[in-house]
Amino acid sequence: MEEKFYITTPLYYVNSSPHIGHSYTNIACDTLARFKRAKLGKTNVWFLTGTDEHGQKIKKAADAKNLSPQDFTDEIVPLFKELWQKLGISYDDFIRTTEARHKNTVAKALTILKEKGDIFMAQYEGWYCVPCESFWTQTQAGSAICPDCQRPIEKITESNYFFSLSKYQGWLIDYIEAHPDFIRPLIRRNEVLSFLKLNSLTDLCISRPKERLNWGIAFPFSSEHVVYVWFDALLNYISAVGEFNKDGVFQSRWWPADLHIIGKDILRQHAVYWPIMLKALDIPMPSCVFAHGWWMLGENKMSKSRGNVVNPLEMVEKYGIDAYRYFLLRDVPFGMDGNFSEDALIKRFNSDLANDLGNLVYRSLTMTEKYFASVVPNIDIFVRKFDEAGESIKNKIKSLPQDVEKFLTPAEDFNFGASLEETWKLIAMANKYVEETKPWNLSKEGKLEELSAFIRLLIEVVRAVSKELLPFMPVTASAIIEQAGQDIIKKGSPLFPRLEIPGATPKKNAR
Ligand code: ME8
Repeated sequence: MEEKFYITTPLYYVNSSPHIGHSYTNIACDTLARFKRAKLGKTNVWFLTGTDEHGQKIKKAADAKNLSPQDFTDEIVPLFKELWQKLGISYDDFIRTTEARHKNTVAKALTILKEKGDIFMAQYEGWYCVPCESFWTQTQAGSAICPDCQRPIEKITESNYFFSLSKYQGWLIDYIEAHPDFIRPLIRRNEVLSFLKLNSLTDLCISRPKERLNWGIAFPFSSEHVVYVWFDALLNYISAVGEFNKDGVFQSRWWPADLHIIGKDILRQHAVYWPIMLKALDIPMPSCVFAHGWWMLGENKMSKSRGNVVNPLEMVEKYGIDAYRYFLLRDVPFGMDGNFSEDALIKRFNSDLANDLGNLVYRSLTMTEKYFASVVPNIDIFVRKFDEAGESIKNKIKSLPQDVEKFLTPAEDFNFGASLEETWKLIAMANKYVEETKPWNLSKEGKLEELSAFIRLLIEVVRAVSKELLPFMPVTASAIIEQAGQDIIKKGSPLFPRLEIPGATPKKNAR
């Protein structure tokens, strides 16, 4: 069978419009999807994103706007789609948890689990946090304050359905231990393992009485309950790509997922609940759950509930899609937290994009134009012998695809920054080579053959760089290919004109 790649983002809550944090996850997924499409072929990659539309949070947000939850979510979903379009997010499918295909799969999964005896009914008494939709134990609840959001919580008693997490705890520990790449990065894997080893899992309450909350998927075997939003939402990863057959076997061209990328805030649900749900349903495990870090503003996580969010559209408007994508992927190692600052973005813009990349492309094309009337010299650089610096540039051109790919694996924690750095190494080598070779002297001295070889080498660098940048910075890379990809170059204006600090608006060229 041909190798395939199925990648997913979390399904975002539609209680308000997306911010930088959401765009980060989607840009990372998009980059990998584009990368895999180039390698495996378009038809072997499936990139899923979507929206999480049930539960108390959404109901409250809809109530506040005097809309039905469905009308409310119908209004918000386009904001996500619009942002993804602006950011060049090349998803193959967008699933909404309010769609029939999803609701049917959830109902079917519940029926199967009930028949297997993994779902049972019991009385629940506990401390409940409305905004977090989480129950807390007496110890966790302490003085009736939510350990997560620090808001007051309430004591509730009710009849509910439970999913037997506890039965699978031993299995999960063994599974994680036997599969080092299942949860990445390592710090998150260790966190999950030590949580599992130090605590006894309590069974998960997966229903909500309709009288308390009616905005959710109907329970197939109870008219009085709806499904807990997390239990519903996680199933999107299968409901979007397949179906249970009449024997209860899940069938899909894409499953198991190769990669679930999430933020570290939702690690527990993806590294504990989800694998156990799949195991109980007899469905194979995803290959990797990767939890990235948080974008912070100062001391705090950027979040909708805190209200300290930066609007990605504003950043794209100011700096262009690709500078924004580049900054997010390059500035902070994937997996770690990072502080968002426009100053840092502008610094990266000026040094990496204007001085390094933009300069190399512009000067290479300018020289081709000046010395060869825009016709790329017809020389096979891999046959011709260059001086030492030229030879190492040739070698770097050859090894660049592997150098870039090497970091885009679970074992390397999808280190986008390190991948980009490899490309920037070549850019730096080429810029240095221009300064050392002094092509203007070659021209003056009439050393035409050397000059031709030199220019061709530069154009090959530009082409190699643009190819590797396609998944990361699709607009810029395409613009470079457009300018430098053919025998006759078509020089445009500089790709990244330097920005004044602070906050000046750049000219909007091909970015
Ligand atoms: O949790 N930094 O949805 P959500 C980095 N519906 N990433 C961030 C971020 C930040 N400051 N803030 C948010 C939910 N994210 C559930 C998921 S999945 C079946 C259901 C990103 O709208 C990050 O990917 O709260 C995080 O995990 C996700 O948005 C949470 O989005």
